[in-house]
Amino acid sequence: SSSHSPDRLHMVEKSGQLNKTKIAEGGRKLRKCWASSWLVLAGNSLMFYKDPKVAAAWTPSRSRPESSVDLRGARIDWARDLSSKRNVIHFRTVTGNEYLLQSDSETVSQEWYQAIKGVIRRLDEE
Ligand code: I3S
Repeated sequence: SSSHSPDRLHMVEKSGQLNKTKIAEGGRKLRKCWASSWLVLAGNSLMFYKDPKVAAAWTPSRSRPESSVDLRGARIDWARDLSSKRNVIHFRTVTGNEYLLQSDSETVSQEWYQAIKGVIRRLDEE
């Protein structure tokens, strides 16, 4: 089916818990504030929730994330020098918002990295 079909836009690719901090807003550096967050990767967006129950109940019509980022044109890499923590993903939106996403589990971080990268790649090809 086409990437513009409702199925694709509304499909939850992945959801789960990660540690998150925003480190830049519109290119301006922010002070880190690490906190646990529930993530939902669906359609062209990565959405952040505080409450896992709200995240689990995600549907396209009832989506009220704490915040949400558009993955079109975003970039992702491994944060090597941005944190003392391990398995840290560095994620940048086209608007210059930057986040670190982290799990103590290498597997969990790897899975999120691949899932987000997959969506970014799909959007790049559209
Ligand atoms: O990049 P930084 O400044 O070393 O990040 C650390 C700080 O945000 C620290 O909080 P304070 O600014 O209140 O000291 C956090 O507790 C640390 O977790 C941050 O470093 P890591 O390496 O954990 O990302």
